[in-house]
Amino acid sequence: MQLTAKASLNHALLISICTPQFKGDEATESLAELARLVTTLGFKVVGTQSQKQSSTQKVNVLGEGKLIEIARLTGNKGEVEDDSEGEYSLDDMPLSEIPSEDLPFACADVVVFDCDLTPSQLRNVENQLGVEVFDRTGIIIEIFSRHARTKTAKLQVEIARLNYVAPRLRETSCGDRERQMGKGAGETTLELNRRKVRDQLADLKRELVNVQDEMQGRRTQRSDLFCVALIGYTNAGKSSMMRAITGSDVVGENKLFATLDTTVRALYPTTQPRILVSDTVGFIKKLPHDLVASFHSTLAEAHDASLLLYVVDASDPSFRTQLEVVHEVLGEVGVEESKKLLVLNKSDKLSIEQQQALMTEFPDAMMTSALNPNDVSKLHQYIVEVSQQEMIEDEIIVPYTTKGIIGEIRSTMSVTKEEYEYDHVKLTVRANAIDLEKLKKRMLSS
Ligand SMILES: Nc1nc2c(ncn2[C@@H]2O[C@H](COP(=O)(O)OP(=O)(O)OP(=O)(O)O)[C@@H](O)[C@H]2O)c(=O)[nH]1
Ligand SMILES: [Mg+2]
Repeated sequence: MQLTAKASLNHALLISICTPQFKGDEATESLAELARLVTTLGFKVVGTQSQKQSSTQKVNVLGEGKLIEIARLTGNKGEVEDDSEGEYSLDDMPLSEIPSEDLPFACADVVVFDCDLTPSQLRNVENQLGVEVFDRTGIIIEIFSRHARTKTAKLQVEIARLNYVAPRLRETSCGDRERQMGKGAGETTLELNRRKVRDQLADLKRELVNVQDEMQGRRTQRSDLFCVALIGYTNAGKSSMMRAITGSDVVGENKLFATLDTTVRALYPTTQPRILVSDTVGFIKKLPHDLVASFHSTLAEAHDASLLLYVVDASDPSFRTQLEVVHEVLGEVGVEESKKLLVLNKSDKLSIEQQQALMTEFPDAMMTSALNPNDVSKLHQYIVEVSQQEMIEDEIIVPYTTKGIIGEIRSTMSVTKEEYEYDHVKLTVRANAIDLEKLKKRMLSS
């Protein structure tokens, strides 16, 4: 299998393997999500198939009969021998979001499994069907590769991609050549390819450490400010909310994993001191382990945040399980639970009754629509209030002879009163205790 999803419109057939551990609604929701992932990649979903299996471990993943059925739907291009008669339906697990069309028979040229396959399973199924086969992780990594914009995201995704591709490289592209060229020469090619990937990975990891050091430096500079992080499942509306509460140009898009980098902006209308808001990468079920690890640093913003806004798409019936995924991934990357607020977003897509039911179910949550300016102001106000709760009031005497301190006070603290005396100004401020302590120490030593 190669990760070479073509730019042209591929026609994808999705396959769900239902096991005793993975079936029913869970399997249907997951398949609908796979359809959105595949569409994000630019493929057209032409049908779905499911099969009950005791596990996903079979050599060809599917049973013999099902494989023949799929081979017919993909034009019998592989090794599967089809001597049966009759036609098969493209959809045996219809997805409401996919418009049904009159498609020509045998029109799928890509097969996507909604589970992870081993490199040898991928190779086997590809050989049997003679079309390109992807598994769920392959699709997610491909999307991440395409959406990465900044240097950090590109490095992180490339590391994950190489880790994913490495074993497939060994078992697919080298296998045939190895046989053709004889053992010695084959081993050399294999070794060479392995070393190339290892070297590439080592280089990328070194580069990533450098970039991350720079990012850590920037975060330390900001550590005096109150920080809010928007976190949640992909497509929940984090970037849209970010744009609304910071007046920024962060793009929200109706595709999965639109955001791969953490973006930081100041809350707008601005406050004194400024409050910073960060938008983070979205989560998804069965997020590949390498990607979780690689987004450790991207999520460092959430780690440092004083307030976490858990944004969910409340109009998505599966948002409760999505929220569990968010908790799980945050647990894995070690984000401490700071103060948090559940934001039930996309309320404009819900009826008043549905909104009321949700508020009864989640009494501490805030119901919002990123499209509604009143809701945006409500969230803005909430953030400001929480930031102020963390502050204490104090008086600072600044002699006129001290230089630079007043500017610093104004940028990091909220000045509520100014009294000008003969040789000093007395400022009443609201600030966090740590900042006040630091400032006083500095003033004493200067
Ligand atoms: N109707 C409605 N649509 C919304 C709302 N908030 C966001 N959207 C839409 O939902 C889609 C996803 O929004 P994004 O803001 O990109 O979502 P995200 O959480 O940043 O997604 P990722 O970056 O993929 O993690 C876009 O098409 C938005 O226009 C809302 O409150 N109501
Ligand atoms: Mg986003």
